[in-house]
Amino acid sequence: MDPKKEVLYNLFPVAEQFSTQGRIIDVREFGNGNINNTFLVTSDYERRKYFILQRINRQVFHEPELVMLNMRIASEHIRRRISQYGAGGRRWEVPEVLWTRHGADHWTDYDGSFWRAISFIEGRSFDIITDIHHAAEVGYALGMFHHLLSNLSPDSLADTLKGFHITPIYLLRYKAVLPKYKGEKSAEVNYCLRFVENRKDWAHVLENARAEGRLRPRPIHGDPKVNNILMDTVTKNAVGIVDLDTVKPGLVHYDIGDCLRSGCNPSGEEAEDWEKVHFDTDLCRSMLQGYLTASGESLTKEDFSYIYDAIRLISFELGLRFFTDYLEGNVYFKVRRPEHNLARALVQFRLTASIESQEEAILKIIHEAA
Ligand code: GN1
Ligand code: MG
Repeated sequence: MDPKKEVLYNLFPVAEQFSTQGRIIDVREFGNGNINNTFLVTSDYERRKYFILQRINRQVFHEPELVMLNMRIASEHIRRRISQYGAGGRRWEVPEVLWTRHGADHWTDYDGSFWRAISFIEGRSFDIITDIHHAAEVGYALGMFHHLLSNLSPDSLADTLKGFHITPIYLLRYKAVLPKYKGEKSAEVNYCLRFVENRKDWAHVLENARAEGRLRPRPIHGDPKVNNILMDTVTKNAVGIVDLDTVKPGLVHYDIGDCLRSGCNPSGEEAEDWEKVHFDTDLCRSMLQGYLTASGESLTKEDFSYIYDAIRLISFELGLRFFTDYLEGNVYFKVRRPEHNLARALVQFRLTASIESQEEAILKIIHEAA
C-alpha cells in the first residue's frame, strides 16, 4: 500500500453500495492500470476488511454488463473445478465478484459511471520479474488459468472487446490515424514508422493460422502481464491471476505472447532508457516451463509451432497500439505526459527487435520445452 496516496472521501458512498456489512473507513487509489480506475477499500467488517472497487472505462468497454457476466462465468467455473479437483495442492485464489446492496454485480452512478467491486486477494504484485523462480511462477499462473478453463466452451463467453489482440485490425486503425497526425516527425517517430512499415505484412500470422483452422479459439485471460499475477510474500509462489476484464474467447497464443513479452523484459514496460530494453531468454525458458507444468497436455504440435510468432507479434502489437494512440492524441491508454505512449511504443518495438535477433535461441527453448 502506498501511504502517499490520499483518502478519497468522495468515493465512500460508492464503496458503501458494495459493503453490505460494515462501515467504510478508507478508499485509496490502487495499482497501475492503464484503462480502468482502481481503488482499495477498507471497511471495519472483520471478515472482509479489504476489497477492490473499480470504475470501468466505458470508452474501452462498451458493454460492461457483459464484462461482468464473462468474469462471473469464468471465475465460477474455476472455483467449481478447484473445489472438485483441487489446485495442485497449493493455495490458489480466484477474484470474486461482490454484490451490491440491491443484489446486482455493478452499480451505475448518477453520471453514468459503471462501478463494480471484487474481493481482495492477499499477495504482492510486481511490475517486473525479480528472478528465475518468479518467472516460472508467472508462467505457472497462466498455465493454471488455461488449464482450469480448458473444459469451458469459448462460446459460453461473450466477445466484450471486438478486435482485441487481432493485429490486422490494429494495423487498419493505424493506417486510418496516420494521415491525420500533424505533430513533429522526430527521430523516434520516424523509427516507429519504419518499424511498423517493415513488419506490416507479417502481422497477419496468427489470424491467418486461425482462419486456416490451425489454431482454435479458447477461453483466454487477455491481459496476463506480470503485475496481474499475485505472489505469496512468504512462499514466493503465485497465488492467483487477477484483472479478469478481458476474459473472452481468443487464441491462447495472445496470452502466452503477452505473458512472455511482459515477463522477459527486465527493464519493464515503463523503462526510461528504451535503447537498453532486451528480451531475456533465461526468463523465457523458465516461464515457458512453468506454463507447461500447469497447463498439462493442452497445446498441440501446431500450437507449439506458433509460439515464437506469438511472442514476437504481441510485443509488436502492443508497440503498435501505443504508437497509434500517441499519433491519435492519447485517447485510449492513460498517460502521465504527452510523449508517454511514444516512449512505451519504443520500449515494445525495441523488445520486438531483441526477440527477432534471438529467434534461433528462442525456437530452441520452445522446442526443448515441448
Ligand atoms: C492495458 O489497463 P491494463 O493495464 O490492465 C491493456 C492491455 C495492455 C496493457 C499494457 C483492455 O491493460 O491490453 O497489454 O494495458 N488493456 C486493454 O500495460 O486494452
Ligand atoms: Mg487489464
